[in-house]
Amino acid sequence: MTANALRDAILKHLEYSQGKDLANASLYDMRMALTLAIRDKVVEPWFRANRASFQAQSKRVYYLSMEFLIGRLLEDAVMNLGLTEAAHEAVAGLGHNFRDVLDDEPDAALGNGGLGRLAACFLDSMSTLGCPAYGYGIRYEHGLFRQSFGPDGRQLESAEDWLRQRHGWEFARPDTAFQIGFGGIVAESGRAAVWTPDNAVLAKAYDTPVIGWQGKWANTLRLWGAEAIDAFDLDAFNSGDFTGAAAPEALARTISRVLYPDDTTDQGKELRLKQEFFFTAASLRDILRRFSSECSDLSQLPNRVAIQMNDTHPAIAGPELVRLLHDERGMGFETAVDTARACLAYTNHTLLPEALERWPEALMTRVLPRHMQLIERIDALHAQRHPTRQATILEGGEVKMGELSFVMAHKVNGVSALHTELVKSTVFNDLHRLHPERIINQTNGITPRRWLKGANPRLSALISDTIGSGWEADLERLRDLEPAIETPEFRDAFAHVKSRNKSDLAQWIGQDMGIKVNPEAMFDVQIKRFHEYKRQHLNILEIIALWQEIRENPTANWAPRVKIFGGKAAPGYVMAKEIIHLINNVARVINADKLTRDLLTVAYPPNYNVTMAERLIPAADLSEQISTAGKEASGTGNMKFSLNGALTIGTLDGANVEIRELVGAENFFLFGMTADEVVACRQDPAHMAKAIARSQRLTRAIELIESGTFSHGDASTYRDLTHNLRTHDYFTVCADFESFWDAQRQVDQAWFDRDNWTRMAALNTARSGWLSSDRTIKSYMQDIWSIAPMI
Ligand code: NBG
Repeated sequence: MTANALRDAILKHLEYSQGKDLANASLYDMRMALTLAIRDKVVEPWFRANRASFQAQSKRVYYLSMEFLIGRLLEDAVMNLGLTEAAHEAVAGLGHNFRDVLDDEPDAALGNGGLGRLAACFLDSMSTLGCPAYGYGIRYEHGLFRQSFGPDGRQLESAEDWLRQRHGWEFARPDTAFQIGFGGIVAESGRAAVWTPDNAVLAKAYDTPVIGWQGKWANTLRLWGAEAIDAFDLDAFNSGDFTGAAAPEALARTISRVLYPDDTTDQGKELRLKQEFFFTAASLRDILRRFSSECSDLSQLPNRVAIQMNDTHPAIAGPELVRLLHDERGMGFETAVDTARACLAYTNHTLLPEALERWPEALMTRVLPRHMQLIERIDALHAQRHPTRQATILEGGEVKMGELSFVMAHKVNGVSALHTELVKSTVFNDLHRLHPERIINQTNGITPRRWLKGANPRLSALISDTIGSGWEADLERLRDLEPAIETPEFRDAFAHVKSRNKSDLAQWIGQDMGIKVNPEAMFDVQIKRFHEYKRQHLNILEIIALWQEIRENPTANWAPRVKIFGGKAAPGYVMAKEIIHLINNVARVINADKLTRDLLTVAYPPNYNVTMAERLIPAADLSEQISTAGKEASGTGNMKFSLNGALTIGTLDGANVEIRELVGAENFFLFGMTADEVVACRQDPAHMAKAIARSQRLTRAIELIESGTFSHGDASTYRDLTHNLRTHDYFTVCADFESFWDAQRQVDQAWFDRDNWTRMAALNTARSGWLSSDRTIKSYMQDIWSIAPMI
């Protein structure tokens, strides 16, 4: 499509979709018109893909996920269609700035962090590879909360409203709607049971086409919105009870109103269980409807349907599919269980005990009475088939969703090599003994389209100039950069790209936050959710210690650093919010110190999201991946950084292990205890006290916090935080501190040899090809889904 043709298409949508002429078009109008013009270009390959999979009667993947952290879509779609230049020209020709138009799009934050972003990268890769797939989730009215900082540096949360404006990408499907019931009674009827719920909501489909690289294939992201079945109580309205009249609608909509703002702990809320059942049940209904339109033999289901449960959130899919097959379609119970299992697979994303969902049996019985009965039967059947088993689904009056998912899945996967081994040896140890072939590893990945081509156009251009194009969908080709990296010309060009990206970021930080940062300094970045296991507090303690040493010896040869943080804490996670509070106050004090100003700056822009990540990662020199070993299942931010030529300082945790092997140990700054050592360390109840006693620097840093230096002299402000470090420190911040400090000084030394730093950074890029989510998805297709690509 030429720029002229696109211009005409934009004008047409301005006029007929937005009802505006060019003279009166706002930025929003322009963005909508461009979005709709681009969406038109997606429709044709989308239809083609749907027809192709229908005609081939192919097996399809159904990726069930509570979260899809898709971010903005316009720039990605334009890029995938190869229309970036045409769009730029067309928009400019109509008197608007292309960048401003792209930046007008809200960031769709339908997820919390890694789990949701992984689902979004997988959608991109499935479309790129021509893997017939549907993503199924919830169309939250309010995505993840918006974060700001109060004058005292504390996190403030406000509702996010991405749907206030029309969502230009989606097609509403009012005719694709299912009634989803809750509660009620179960009656016996012959061999099966009849469940009569006592209330129900309507799940209505909204489809967003997901276009792959070069527009060859498009899949569907189908999100369910909840509505009342009887939208409005007219009698109540006529009698003057306006609130009562709208009550059914308000109640029903609650189900798809908000994303739970917590990625690791489970609130045990009834609403959460209802959300999970709501989208899972609607998706299964939809899947069976599609299957039945092509095939009437239910025994064929596993040959046509692969359902991936993204964590335990859709775990109710097991019993619900059994119910649909057994109760509603008359399949024998055991056959139904085995058929369901052959369709289902489960990905575990965390070992944190607080995140392994458990529902009280009483709650399950109240909300889903039939499912509770089926869960009991599934548990009993498993016990009967495996008389030596110890792990049970039901325990202590609770339903353990991890065990349920395991038992109902034919494959269970961890998300990095280390994590998978820990899944085998810890949470699912007994089930692994009974089913040794079930657990497999699928190391996470990231889409190179968004995270390199889109986010880092300068580096992408350099790569294409050096090795030609084609790496976008074959990322291992980046290895071809290695010979060039040994030439000074390439290293200069690479350093120049990084330096320009850093200037852009420095300018943004200056404008947005009023903080002046030195673009020549090392940009040292830690961006991710706030959690004690991710140890942002280890980072800030090291910053405090460094600040002290610089003050004492300001003329020594320090590597100037800009320390950048980004991330949100769950609103109910008090300790994580205290860490945010501390970072903001340390930043306030350090940034005001004239003595250290040129050597150390701390910037923490609020409201970290996908769009901010796209801005920060290409400008990073150092990537902080410093979790307590054994706690970060994989990490995917770590992959984005190394791909974009940042060096990692990190522990042997999650995918760090694989990244280090890929890029070479000499191009990675390793520190800290291993997962086994962490476990051993905790055996000594005085591990933190000893570590503090051993380290003068750490002692001083903690005492400085306790003295009120960062809290206007109030010594009590961070008492809980420091008390926890001194007496509990489950995440072994203190025990790893000295090792972290030493590694940071190695980073300084490496920084002084700038040419070699650039070489190491470029080698990180060249050797990160394996981290593409295309590799991950190919592996899922082969090992779990048994699906061949359609292109
Ligand atoms: C997260 C892990 C990350 C991992 C992503 C994607 C949850 C529950 N888990 O380490 O913490 O990279 O999942 O697998 O969000």
